Amino acid sequence: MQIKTIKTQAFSDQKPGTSGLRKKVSVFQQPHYLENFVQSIFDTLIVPENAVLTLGGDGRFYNREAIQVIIKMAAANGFVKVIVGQGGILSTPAASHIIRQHQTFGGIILSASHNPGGPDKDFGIKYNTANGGPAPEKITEAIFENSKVIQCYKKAEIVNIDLDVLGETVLEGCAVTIIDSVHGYADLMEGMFDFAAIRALLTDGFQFKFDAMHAVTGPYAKAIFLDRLGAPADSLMNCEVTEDFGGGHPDPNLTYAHDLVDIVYGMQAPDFGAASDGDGDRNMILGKAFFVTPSDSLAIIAANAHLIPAYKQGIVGVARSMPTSGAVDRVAAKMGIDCYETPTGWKFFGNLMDAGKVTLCGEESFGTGSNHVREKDGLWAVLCWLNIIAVRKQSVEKIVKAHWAEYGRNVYSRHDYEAIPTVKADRVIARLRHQFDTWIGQGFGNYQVKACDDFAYSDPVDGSVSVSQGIRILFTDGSRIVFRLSGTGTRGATIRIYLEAYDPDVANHHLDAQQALKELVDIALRLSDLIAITGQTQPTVIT
Ligand code: G16
Repeated sequence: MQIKTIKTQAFSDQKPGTSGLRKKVSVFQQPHYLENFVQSIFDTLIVPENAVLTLGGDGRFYNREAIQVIIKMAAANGFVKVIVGQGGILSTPAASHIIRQHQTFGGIILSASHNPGGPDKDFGIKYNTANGGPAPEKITEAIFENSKVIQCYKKAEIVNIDLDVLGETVLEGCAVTIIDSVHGYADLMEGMFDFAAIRALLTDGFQFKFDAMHAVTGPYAKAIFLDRLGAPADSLMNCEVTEDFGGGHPDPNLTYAHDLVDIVYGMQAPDFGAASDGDGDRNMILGKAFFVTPSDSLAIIAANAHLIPAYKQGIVGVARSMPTSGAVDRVAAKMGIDCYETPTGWKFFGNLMDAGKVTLCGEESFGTGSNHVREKDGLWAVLCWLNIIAVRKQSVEKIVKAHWAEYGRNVYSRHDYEAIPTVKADRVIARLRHQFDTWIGQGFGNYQVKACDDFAYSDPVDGSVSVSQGIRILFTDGSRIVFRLSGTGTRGATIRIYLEAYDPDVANHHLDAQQALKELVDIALRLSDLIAITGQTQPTVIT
Protein backbone atom coordinates (compact mmCIF):
# COMPACT_ATOMS: atom_id res chain seq x y z
CA MET A 1 0.00 0.00 0.00
CA GLN A 2 1.34 3.37 -0.95
CA ILE A 3 1.29 5.88 1.89
CA LYS A 4 1.54 9.57 1.24
CA THR A 5 2.82 11.98 3.88
CA ILE A 6 1.15 15.33 3.34
CA LYS A 7 2.51 18.59 4.74
CA THR A 8 0.04 20.70 6.67
CA GLN A 9 -0.23 23.65 9.02
CA ALA A 10 -1.93 23.62 12.39
CA PHE A 11 -5.36 25.15 12.96
CA SER A 12 -5.77 26.77 16.33
CA ASP A 13 -9.40 25.88 16.98
CA GLN A 14 -9.47 22.11 17.23
CA LYS A 15 -10.27 21.86 20.93
CA PRO A 16 -12.75 19.03 21.54
CA GLY A 17 -15.79 20.13 23.57
CA THR A 18 -18.07 18.12 25.87
CA SER A 19 -18.36 15.46 23.22
CA GLY A 20 -15.74 15.82 20.50
CA LEU A 21 -14.97 18.50 17.94
CA ARG A 22 -18.07 20.23 16.57
CA LYS A 23 -17.92 22.91 13.88
CA LYS A 24 -19.80 24.10 10.83
CA VAL A 25 -19.48 21.78 7.82
CA SER A 26 -17.68 24.55 5.93
CA VAL A 27 -14.98 24.56 8.61
CA PHE A 28 -14.46 20.80 8.23
CA GLN A 29 -14.39 21.21 4.44
CA GLN A 30 -11.31 23.44 4.55
CA PRO A 31 -8.30 21.68 3.06
CA HIS A 32 -6.51 19.53 5.70
CA TYR A 33 -8.95 20.44 8.53
CA LEU A 34 -10.50 17.00 9.05
CA GLU A 35 -7.20 15.29 8.26
CA ASN A 36 -5.32 17.37 10.86
CA PHE A 37 -7.75 16.39 13.59
CA VAL A 38 -7.77 12.71 12.64
CA GLN A 39 -3.97 12.63 12.53
CA SER A 40 -3.92 14.36 15.94
CA ILE A 41 -6.09 11.54 17.28
CA PHE A 42 -3.79 8.88 15.82
CA ASP A 43 -0.68 10.72 17.05
CA THR A 44 -2.14 10.71 20.56
CA LEU A 45 -2.83 6.99 20.55
CA ILE A 46 -0.10 4.46 20.44
CA VAL A 47 -1.73 2.21 17.90
CA PRO A 48 -0.86 -1.37 18.88
CA GLU A 49 -0.16 -4.16 16.41
CA ASN A 50 -3.25 -5.68 14.80
CA ALA A 51 -5.39 -2.75 15.91
CA VAL A 52 -8.93 -2.53 14.54
CA LEU A 53 -10.92 0.70 14.34
CA THR A 54 -14.72 1.08 14.49
CA LEU A 55 -16.04 3.83 12.22
CA GLY A 56 -19.46 5.31 11.55
CA GLY A 57 -21.65 8.34 11.92
CA ASP A 58 -25.16 9.65 12.12
CA GLY A 59 -25.60 10.07 8.35
CA ARG A 60 -25.51 13.84 8.31
CA PHE A 61 -24.08 15.86 5.42
CA TYR A 62 -20.32 15.17 4.95
CA ASN A 63 -20.52 11.81 6.74
CA ARG A 64 -19.63 9.73 3.70
CA GLU A 65 -16.79 11.98 2.56
CA ALA A 66 -15.29 12.02 6.04
CA ILE A 67 -15.49 8.24 6.30
CA GLN A 68 -13.52 7.76 3.08
CA VAL A 69 -10.81 10.10 4.40
CA ILE A 70 -10.64 8.35 7.77
CA ILE A 71 -10.42 4.87 6.21
CA LYS A 72 -7.39 6.02 4.19
CA MET A 73 -5.77 7.62 7.20
CA ALA A 74 -6.44 4.63 9.48
CA ALA A 75 -4.81 2.35 6.91
CA ALA A 76 -1.79 4.66 6.71
CA ASN A 77 -1.50 4.87 10.49
CA GLY A 78 -1.20 1.16 11.16
CA PHE A 79 -4.76 -0.12 11.68
CA VAL A 80 -5.08 -3.59 10.15
CA LYS A 81 -8.83 -3.39 9.91
CA VAL A 82 -11.59 -0.79 9.88
CA ILE A 83 -15.14 -1.89 10.72
CA VAL A 84 -17.62 0.51 9.14
CA GLY A 85 -21.41 0.64 9.50
CA GLN A 86 -23.25 0.12 6.19
CA GLY A 87 -23.78 3.41 4.38
CA GLY A 88 -21.46 4.96 6.96
CA ILE A 89 -24.27 4.72 9.52
CA LEU A 90 -23.74 3.88 13.17
CA SER A 91 -25.70 5.36 16.02
CA THR A 92 -23.48 6.42 18.90
CA PRO A 93 -24.69 3.62 21.22
CA ALA A 94 -24.39 1.07 18.40
CA ALA A 95 -20.81 2.23 17.75
CA SER A 96 -20.06 1.83 21.45
CA HIS A 97 -21.48 -1.69 21.31
CA ILE A 98 -19.39 -2.61 18.24
CA ILE A 99 -16.21 -1.32 19.87
CA ARG A 100 -16.89 -3.56 22.87
CA GLN A 101 -18.22 -6.58 20.99
CA HIS A 102 -15.37 -6.67 18.45
CA GLN A 103 -12.84 -5.45 21.02
CA THR A 104 -11.61 -2.80 18.62
CA PHE A 105 -8.99 -0.22 19.51
CA GLY A 106 -11.71 2.34 19.98
CA GLY A 107 -13.70 4.03 17.30
CA ILE A 108 -14.29 7.28 15.49
CA ILE A 109 -17.86 8.54 15.54
CA LEU A 110 -18.95 11.28 13.17
CA SER A 111 -21.75 13.35 14.56
CA ALA A 112 -22.66 16.74 15.91
CA SER A 113 -25.30 14.94 17.96
CA HIS A 114 -28.47 16.99 18.32
CA ASN A 115 -27.14 19.94 16.29
CA PRO A 116 -28.75 20.44 12.85
CA GLY A 117 -27.11 18.92 9.76
CA GLY A 118 -26.69 20.08 6.16
CA PRO A 119 -24.16 21.95 4.03
CA ASP A 120 -24.41 25.12 6.13
CA LYS A 121 -25.00 23.35 9.47
CA ASP A 122 -22.85 21.32 11.84
CA PHE A 123 -20.50 18.36 11.66
CA GLY A 124 -18.56 16.65 14.40
CA ILE A 125 -16.03 13.97 15.18
CA LYS A 126 -15.00 12.19 18.36
CA TYR A 127 -12.80 9.32 19.39
CA ASN A 128 -14.14 6.67 21.75
CA THR A 129 -11.69 4.47 23.61
CA ALA A 130 -11.57 0.68 23.74
CA ASN A 131 -14.14 0.56 26.56
CA GLY A 132 -16.64 2.03 24.06
CA GLY A 133 -16.92 5.38 25.82
CA PRO A 134 -15.94 8.95 24.97
CA ALA A 135 -12.23 9.61 25.47
CA PRO A 136 -11.41 11.03 28.91
CA GLU A 137 -10.15 14.58 29.30
CA LYS A 138 -6.48 13.61 29.36
CA ILE A 139 -6.82 12.11 25.88
CA THR A 140 -8.92 14.94 24.42
CA GLU A 141 -6.45 17.46 25.85
CA ALA A 142 -3.55 15.57 24.27
CA ILE A 143 -5.38 15.49 20.92
CA PHE A 144 -5.81 19.27 21.14
CA GLU A 145 -2.12 19.76 21.99
CA ASN A 146 -1.12 17.60 19.00
CA SER A 147 -3.47 19.52 16.73
CA LYS A 148 -1.62 22.73 17.57
CA VAL A 149 1.78 21.46 16.45
CA ILE A 150 0.90 19.09 13.62
CA GLN A 151 3.09 19.39 10.52
CA CYS A 152 2.01 16.48 8.37
CA TYR A 153 -0.51 13.68 8.10
CA LYS A 154 -0.52 10.25 6.49
CA LYS A 155 -2.99 8.94 3.95
CA ALA A 156 -2.99 5.64 2.07
CA GLU A 157 -3.36 5.95 -1.66
CA ILE A 158 -6.34 3.64 -2.08
CA VAL A 159 -9.62 3.88 -3.92
CA ASN A 160 -12.84 4.85 -2.18
CA ILE A 161 -14.69 1.94 -0.57
CA ASP A 162 -18.31 1.21 -1.53
CA LEU A 163 -19.92 1.88 1.85
CA ASP A 164 -23.27 0.36 0.85
CA VAL A 165 -22.16 -3.19 0.10
CA LEU A 166 -21.74 -5.54 3.06
CA GLY A 167 -18.51 -7.50 3.20
CA GLU A 168 -14.78 -7.15 3.38
CA THR A 169 -12.40 -5.38 1.01
CA VAL A 170 -8.87 -6.56 1.62
CA LEU A 171 -6.32 -3.94 0.81
CA GLU A 172 -2.63 -4.50 1.21
CA GLY A 173 -2.08 -4.21 4.98
CA CYS A 174 -5.60 -3.18 5.93
CA ALA A 175 -9.05 -4.73 5.50
CA VAL A 176 -12.24 -2.68 5.44
CA THR A 177 -15.35 -4.52 6.62
CA ILE A 178 -18.78 -3.07 6.00
CA ILE A 179 -21.17 -4.49 8.58
CA ASP A 180 -24.91 -4.31 9.08
CA SER A 181 -25.33 -1.19 11.23
CA VAL A 182 -28.42 -2.36 13.06
CA HIS A 183 -28.45 -6.10 13.59
CA GLY A 184 -25.90 -6.43 16.43
CA TYR A 185 -27.45 -3.58 18.38
CA ALA A 186 -30.98 -4.97 17.94
CA ASP A 187 -29.74 -8.35 19.23
CA LEU A 188 -28.23 -6.62 22.26
CA MET A 189 -31.57 -4.96 23.04
CA GLU A 190 -33.50 -8.20 22.53
CA GLY A 191 -31.21 -9.89 25.04
CA MET A 192 -31.84 -7.24 27.70
CA PHE A 193 -35.58 -6.62 27.61
CA ASP A 194 -38.72 -8.71 27.84
CA PHE A 195 -39.53 -8.51 24.13
CA ALA A 196 -42.49 -10.91 24.53
CA ALA A 197 -44.15 -8.61 27.08
CA ILE A 198 -43.42 -5.49 25.01
CA ARG A 199 -44.71 -7.21 21.86
CA ALA A 200 -47.92 -8.10 23.68
CA LEU A 201 -48.29 -4.46 24.76
CA LEU A 202 -47.63 -2.98 21.32
CA THR A 203 -49.92 -5.36 19.49
CA ASP A 204 -52.80 -5.04 21.92
CA GLY A 205 -54.08 -1.52 21.34
CA PHE A 206 -51.43 0.39 23.30
CA GLN A 207 -50.70 3.41 21.14
CA PHE A 208 -47.05 4.12 20.68
CA LYS A 209 -45.36 6.85 18.65
CA PHE A 210 -41.62 7.10 18.06
CA ASP A 211 -40.06 10.07 16.27
CA ALA A 212 -36.57 9.48 14.85
CA MET A 213 -36.43 13.15 13.78
CA HIS A 214 -35.10 12.08 10.31
CA ALA A 215 -31.91 11.01 12.06
CA VAL A 216 -29.91 7.89 12.76
CA THR A 217 -32.37 5.92 14.90
CA GLY A 218 -34.78 5.48 11.95
CA PRO A 219 -33.35 2.16 10.73
CA TYR A 220 -32.84 0.93 14.30
CA ALA A 221 -36.42 1.79 15.23
CA LYS A 222 -37.79 -0.05 12.19
CA ALA A 223 -35.77 -3.18 13.00
CA ILE A 224 -36.68 -3.17 16.69
CA PHE A 225 -40.21 -1.78 16.95
CA LEU A 226 -41.66 -3.02 13.66
CA ASP A 227 -39.74 -6.18 12.76
CA ARG A 228 -39.01 -7.58 16.21
CA LEU A 229 -41.82 -6.13 18.35
CA GLY A 230 -44.68 -6.06 15.85
CA ALA A 231 -45.69 -2.42 16.35
CA PRO A 232 -47.93 -1.02 13.59
CA ALA A 233 -46.01 0.87 10.88
CA ASP A 234 -47.71 4.15 11.77
CA SER A 235 -46.10 4.00 15.23
CA LEU A 236 -42.97 5.40 13.65
CA MET A 237 -42.48 8.87 12.25
CA ASN A 238 -39.58 10.62 10.50
CA CYS A 239 -37.65 7.35 10.23
CA GLU A 240 -35.79 7.96 6.95
CA VAL A 241 -32.27 9.25 7.62
CA THR A 242 -31.63 12.37 5.58
CA GLU A 243 -28.42 14.37 5.38
CA ASP A 244 -30.10 17.48 6.77
CA PHE A 245 -32.44 15.68 9.17
CA GLY A 246 -35.42 16.94 7.20
CA GLY A 247 -34.26 20.51 7.75
CA GLY A 248 -35.04 20.13 11.46
CA HIS A 249 -33.12 20.33 14.68
CA PRO A 250 -32.80 16.73 15.86
CA ASP A 251 -32.88 17.50 19.57
CA PRO A 252 -35.56 15.54 21.39
CA ASN A 253 -37.06 18.16 23.66
CA LEU A 254 -40.39 19.98 23.87
CA THR A 255 -39.20 22.76 21.56
CA TYR A 256 -37.49 20.90 18.74
CA ALA A 257 -39.46 17.63 18.66
CA HIS A 258 -42.57 19.65 17.81
CA ASP A 259 -43.98 17.11 15.30
CA LEU A 260 -44.25 14.57 18.08
CA VAL A 261 -45.20 17.06 20.78
CA ASP A 262 -48.15 18.28 18.66
CA ILE A 263 -49.42 14.71 18.41
CA VAL A 264 -48.89 13.84 22.06
CA TYR A 265 -50.66 16.99 23.23
CA GLY A 266 -53.36 16.76 20.50
CA MET A 267 -56.82 15.21 20.27
CA GLN A 268 -55.57 11.78 19.17
CA ALA A 269 -52.79 11.53 21.74
CA PRO A 270 -51.13 8.11 21.86
CA ASP A 271 -50.44 6.38 25.19
CA PHE A 272 -46.72 6.86 24.82
CA GLY A 273 -44.44 9.07 22.76
CA ALA A 274 -40.67 9.12 22.45
CA ALA A 275 -38.02 10.75 20.31
CA SER A 276 -34.30 10.41 19.83
CA ASP A 277 -31.63 12.77 18.54
CA GLY A 278 -29.22 13.04 15.60
CA ASP A 279 -26.89 10.23 16.71
CA GLY A 280 -29.35 8.21 18.76
CA ASP A 281 -27.98 8.69 22.24
CA ARG A 282 -30.56 11.13 23.62
CA ASN A 283 -34.22 10.42 24.36
CA MET A 284 -37.41 12.19 25.35
CA ILE A 285 -40.23 10.29 27.04
CA LEU A 286 -43.84 11.47 26.90
CA GLY A 287 -47.17 10.11 28.09
CA LYS A 288 -50.58 11.34 26.94
CA ALA A 289 -50.11 15.13 27.15
CA PHE A 290 -47.48 14.45 29.80
CA PHE A 291 -43.75 15.22 29.77
CA VAL A 292 -41.30 13.17 31.82
CA THR A 293 -38.21 15.16 32.74
CA PRO A 294 -34.99 13.31 31.95
CA SER A 295 -34.07 13.52 35.64
CA ASP A 296 -37.35 11.87 36.65
CA SER A 297 -36.94 9.32 33.88
CA LEU A 298 -33.59 8.22 35.31
CA ALA A 299 -35.02 7.97 38.83
CA ILE A 300 -38.05 5.98 37.65
CA ILE A 301 -35.97 3.59 35.54
CA ALA A 302 -33.72 3.04 38.59
CA ALA A 303 -36.67 2.42 40.91
CA ASN A 304 -38.23 -0.05 38.44
CA ALA A 305 -35.08 -1.65 37.03
CA HIS A 306 -35.86 -4.98 38.70
CA LEU A 307 -38.81 -5.34 36.29
CA ILE A 308 -36.40 -5.43 33.33
CA PRO A 309 -34.71 -8.81 32.71
CA ALA A 310 -31.21 -7.29 32.33
CA TYR A 311 -31.41 -5.76 35.81
CA LYS A 312 -33.55 -8.27 37.66
CA GLN A 313 -30.63 -9.10 39.96
CA GLY A 314 -30.55 -5.43 41.01
CA ILE A 315 -28.37 -2.45 40.22
CA VAL A 316 -25.09 -1.76 42.01
CA GLY A 317 -25.13 2.02 41.94
CA VAL A 318 -26.25 5.04 39.97
CA ALA A 319 -24.65 8.25 38.72
CA ARG A 320 -25.97 11.56 37.49
CA SER A 321 -24.35 14.71 36.20
CA MET A 322 -24.28 17.59 38.67
CA PRO A 323 -27.00 19.70 36.98
CA THR A 324 -29.34 16.68 36.82
CA SER A 325 -31.98 16.77 39.55
CA GLY A 326 -31.53 14.82 42.76
CA ALA A 327 -34.55 12.57 42.07
CA VAL A 328 -32.35 9.53 41.51
CA ASP A 329 -30.44 10.24 44.74
CA ARG A 330 -33.64 9.55 46.67
CA VAL A 331 -34.13 6.23 44.90
CA ALA A 332 -30.52 5.23 45.58
CA ALA A 333 -30.85 6.18 49.24
CA LYS A 334 -33.94 4.02 49.61
CA MET A 335 -32.28 1.12 47.80
CA GLY A 336 -29.12 1.50 49.87
CA ILE A 337 -26.86 1.85 46.83
CA ASP A 338 -24.26 4.51 45.96
CA CYS A 339 -25.14 7.57 43.93
CA TYR A 340 -22.34 9.55 42.25
CA GLU A 341 -22.52 13.18 41.15
CA THR A 342 -20.20 13.88 38.19
CA PRO A 343 -19.55 16.84 35.90
CA THR A 344 -21.59 17.10 32.70
CA GLY A 345 -20.39 14.72 29.99
CA TRP A 346 -20.90 11.01 29.57
CA LYS A 347 -17.15 10.38 29.71
CA PHE A 348 -17.24 10.81 33.48
CA PHE A 349 -19.51 7.77 33.86
CA GLY A 350 -17.16 5.42 32.00
CA ASN A 351 -14.67 5.00 34.84
CA LEU A 352 -17.48 4.33 37.33
CA MET A 353 -19.01 1.69 35.07
CA ASP A 354 -15.66 0.05 34.25
CA ALA A 355 -14.93 -0.15 37.98
CA GLY A 356 -18.29 -1.83 38.59
CA LYS A 357 -19.53 1.02 40.77
CA VAL A 358 -22.66 1.95 38.83
CA THR A 359 -25.20 0.25 36.58
CA LEU A 360 -27.38 3.19 35.51
CA CYS A 361 -26.44 6.78 34.66
CA GLY A 362 -28.27 9.80 33.42
CA GLU A 363 -28.17 13.46 32.60
CA GLU A 364 -30.70 16.23 32.46
CA SER A 365 -29.69 16.77 28.81
CA PHE A 366 -31.99 13.92 27.74
CA GLY A 367 -29.38 11.21 28.19
CA THR A 368 -29.96 7.95 30.02
CA GLY A 369 -28.02 4.72 29.83
CA SER A 370 -26.49 1.74 31.54
CA ASN A 371 -23.36 -0.36 31.56
CA HIS A 372 -24.52 -2.38 28.49
CA VAL A 373 -22.49 0.16 26.47
CA ARG A 374 -20.42 3.21 27.45
CA GLU A 375 -22.63 5.86 25.85
CA LYS A 376 -26.08 7.11 26.63
CA ASP A 377 -28.66 5.22 24.64
CA GLY A 378 -31.93 6.69 23.36
CA LEU A 379 -33.66 3.50 22.18
CA TRP A 380 -32.57 1.64 25.31
CA ALA A 381 -34.39 4.28 27.40
CA VAL A 382 -37.53 3.91 25.28
CA LEU A 383 -37.38 0.13 25.74
CA CYS A 384 -36.91 0.56 29.51
CA TRP A 385 -40.14 2.53 29.65
CA LEU A 386 -42.05 0.11 27.41
CA ASN A 387 -40.84 -2.81 29.51
CA ILE A 388 -41.86 -1.09 32.76
CA ILE A 389 -45.28 -0.15 31.34
CA ALA A 390 -45.79 -3.70 30.01
CA VAL A 391 -45.19 -5.10 33.50
CA ARG A 392 -46.93 -2.44 35.60
CA LYS A 393 -49.81 -2.00 33.15
CA GLN A 394 -50.12 1.67 34.10
CA SER A 395 -49.95 4.85 32.09
CA VAL A 396 -46.81 6.99 31.99
CA GLU A 397 -48.54 9.68 34.04
CA LYS A 398 -49.67 7.20 36.67
CA ILE A 399 -46.18 5.73 37.01
CA VAL A 400 -44.62 9.19 37.39
CA LYS A 401 -47.20 10.40 39.90
CA ALA A 402 -46.88 7.22 41.97
CA HIS A 403 -43.13 7.86 41.99
CA TRP A 404 -43.61 11.44 43.22
CA ALA A 405 -46.02 10.22 45.89
CA GLU A 406 -43.37 7.83 47.16
CA TYR A 407 -40.23 9.95 46.87
CA GLY A 408 -41.46 13.53 46.60
CA ARG A 409 -40.99 15.56 43.45
CA ASN A 410 -37.85 17.30 42.29
CA VAL A 411 -39.52 20.03 40.26
CA TYR A 412 -37.07 20.82 37.51
CA SER A 413 -36.47 22.94 34.46
CA ARG A 414 -33.60 24.20 32.32
CA HIS A 415 -33.57 27.61 30.65
CA ASP A 416 -31.14 28.03 27.76
CA TYR A 417 -29.89 31.33 26.39
CA GLU A 418 -28.36 30.40 23.05
CA ALA A 419 -26.04 32.13 20.57
CA ILE A 420 -24.81 34.77 23.02
CA PRO A 421 -21.57 36.54 22.07
CA THR A 422 -18.85 34.65 23.97
CA VAL A 423 -17.50 37.74 25.74
CA LYS A 424 -20.92 38.50 27.19
CA ALA A 425 -21.52 34.92 28.31
CA ASP A 426 -18.09 34.88 29.94
CA ARG A 427 -18.96 38.11 31.70
CA VAL A 428 -22.11 36.56 33.20
CA ILE A 429 -20.16 33.59 34.50
CA ALA A 430 -17.28 35.74 35.78
CA ARG A 431 -19.73 37.93 37.67
CA LEU A 432 -21.31 34.91 39.33
CA ARG A 433 -17.90 33.50 40.21
CA HIS A 434 -16.77 36.75 41.81
CA GLN A 435 -19.91 37.27 43.83
CA PHE A 436 -21.23 33.92 44.98
CA ASP A 437 -19.28 33.92 48.25
CA THR A 438 -21.18 37.03 49.34
CA TRP A 439 -24.58 35.36 48.94
CA ILE A 440 -24.02 32.58 51.46
CA GLY A 441 -26.45 33.00 54.34
CA GLN A 442 -28.48 35.68 52.53
CA GLY A 443 -32.22 35.39 52.00
CA PHE A 444 -33.87 36.01 48.63
CA GLY A 445 -37.69 36.00 48.89
CA ASN A 446 -38.68 32.57 50.19
CA TYR A 447 -35.21 31.14 49.72
CA GLN A 448 -32.12 31.31 51.86
CA VAL A 449 -28.69 30.50 50.42
CA LYS A 450 -26.96 27.66 52.25
CA ALA A 451 -23.88 27.28 50.06
CA CYS A 452 -22.41 28.34 46.72
CA ASP A 453 -19.53 26.86 44.77
CA ASP A 454 -18.02 26.21 41.38
CA PHE A 455 -18.46 22.46 41.09
CA ALA A 456 -15.26 20.39 41.11
CA TYR A 457 -15.03 16.62 40.79
CA SER A 458 -12.42 14.20 41.89
CA ASP A 459 -12.80 10.91 40.06
CA PRO A 460 -13.06 8.15 42.69
CA VAL A 461 -11.44 5.64 40.34
CA ASP A 462 -8.38 7.40 38.89
CA GLY A 463 -8.20 10.48 41.13
CA SER A 464 -8.29 12.94 38.23
CA VAL A 465 -9.73 16.31 39.16
CA SER A 466 -12.04 18.46 37.01
CA VAL A 467 -12.68 22.02 38.15
CA SER A 468 -15.01 24.89 37.12
CA GLN A 469 -17.86 22.59 36.13
CA GLY A 470 -20.75 24.93 36.92
CA ILE A 471 -21.78 27.45 39.54
CA ARG A 472 -24.16 26.11 42.15
CA ILE A 473 -26.36 28.16 44.45
CA LEU A 474 -27.78 25.77 47.03
CA PHE A 475 -30.70 26.84 49.22
CA THR A 476 -31.56 25.66 52.71
CA ASP A 477 -34.73 23.84 51.57
CA GLY A 478 -32.83 21.71 49.04
CA SER A 479 -33.65 23.89 46.02
CA ARG A 480 -30.83 24.79 43.63
CA ILE A 481 -29.87 27.11 40.83
CA VAL A 482 -26.98 26.06 38.61
CA PHE A 483 -25.29 28.11 35.88
CA ARG A 484 -23.15 26.50 33.23
CA LEU A 485 -21.81 27.23 29.77
CA SER A 486 -22.70 24.62 27.17
CA GLY A 487 -19.83 22.65 25.68
CA THR A 488 -21.65 21.54 22.55
CA GLY A 489 -22.88 24.66 20.75
CA THR A 490 -21.30 25.98 17.57
CA ARG A 491 -22.80 29.50 17.47
CA GLY A 492 -21.45 31.86 20.13
CA ALA A 493 -22.02 30.63 23.68
CA THR A 494 -25.03 29.08 25.37
CA ILE A 495 -25.73 29.81 29.03
CA ARG A 496 -27.77 27.13 30.73
CA ILE A 497 -29.66 27.88 33.95
CA TYR A 498 -30.80 24.75 35.76
CA LEU A 499 -33.59 25.20 38.31
CA GLU A 500 -34.67 22.67 40.88
CA ALA A 501 -37.07 22.82 43.84
CA TYR A 502 -37.86 19.83 45.99
CA ASP A 503 -41.51 19.32 46.85
CA PRO A 504 -41.97 16.55 49.42
CA ASP A 505 -45.73 16.94 49.53
CA VAL A 506 -47.08 15.74 46.24
CA ALA A 507 -50.68 16.55 47.20
CA ASN A 508 -49.81 20.24 47.18
CA HIS A 509 -47.41 20.41 44.28
CA HIS A 510 -47.94 22.75 41.38
CA LEU A 511 -48.26 20.61 38.28
CA ASP A 512 -46.79 23.36 36.17
CA ALA A 513 -43.04 23.34 36.72
CA GLN A 514 -42.52 26.83 35.30
CA GLN A 515 -45.01 28.27 37.76
CA ALA A 516 -43.45 26.39 40.66
CA LEU A 517 -39.97 27.59 39.67
CA LYS A 518 -40.89 31.20 38.88
CA GLU A 519 -39.35 32.68 41.99
CA LEU A 520 -36.10 30.75 41.45
CA VAL A 521 -35.97 32.03 37.85
CA ASP A 522 -36.31 35.61 39.10
CA ILE A 523 -33.53 35.05 41.63
CA ALA A 524 -31.29 33.51 38.96
CA LEU A 525 -31.77 36.46 36.61
CA ARG A 526 -31.25 38.97 39.41
CA LEU A 527 -28.05 37.38 40.72
CA SER A 528 -26.51 36.87 37.29
CA ASP A 529 -27.64 40.16 35.75
CA LEU A 530 -27.99 38.09 32.60
CA ILE A 531 -30.57 40.26 30.86
CA ALA A 532 -28.59 43.49 31.26
CA ILE A 533 -25.30 41.88 30.25
CA THR A 534 -26.54 39.88 27.26
CA GLY A 535 -29.56 41.90 26.17
CA GLN A 536 -31.47 38.63 25.83
CA THR A 537 -34.75 38.97 27.70
CA GLN A 538 -36.09 35.44 27.27
CA PRO A 539 -34.56 31.98 27.16
CA THR A 540 -34.42 30.54 23.63
CA VAL A 541 -35.30 27.04 24.85
CA ILE A 542 -37.05 25.91 28.00
CA THR A 543 -37.10 22.24 28.88
C1 G16 B 1 -22.98 15.78 25.14
C2 G16 B 1 -22.47 14.79 26.11
C3 G16 B 1 -23.42 14.70 27.28
C4 G16 B 1 -23.63 16.05 27.90
C5 G16 B 1 -24.04 17.04 26.86
C6 G16 B 1 -23.98 18.40 27.48
O1 G16 B 1 -24.20 15.33 24.64
O2 G16 B 1 -22.38 13.52 25.49
O3 G16 B 1 -22.90 13.79 28.20
O4 G16 B 1 -24.62 16.03 28.87
O5 G16 B 1 -23.15 17.02 25.78
O6 G16 B 1 -24.20 19.35 26.54
P1 G16 B 1 -23.92 20.86 26.90
O7 G16 B 1 -22.47 20.98 27.24
O8 G16 B 1 -24.34 21.57 25.66
O9 G16 B 1 -24.81 21.17 28.07
P2 G16 B 1 -24.40 15.02 23.10
O10 G16 B 1 -25.74 14.33 23.01
O11 G16 B 1 -24.38 16.37 22.45
O12 G16 B 1 -23.25 14.16 22.70
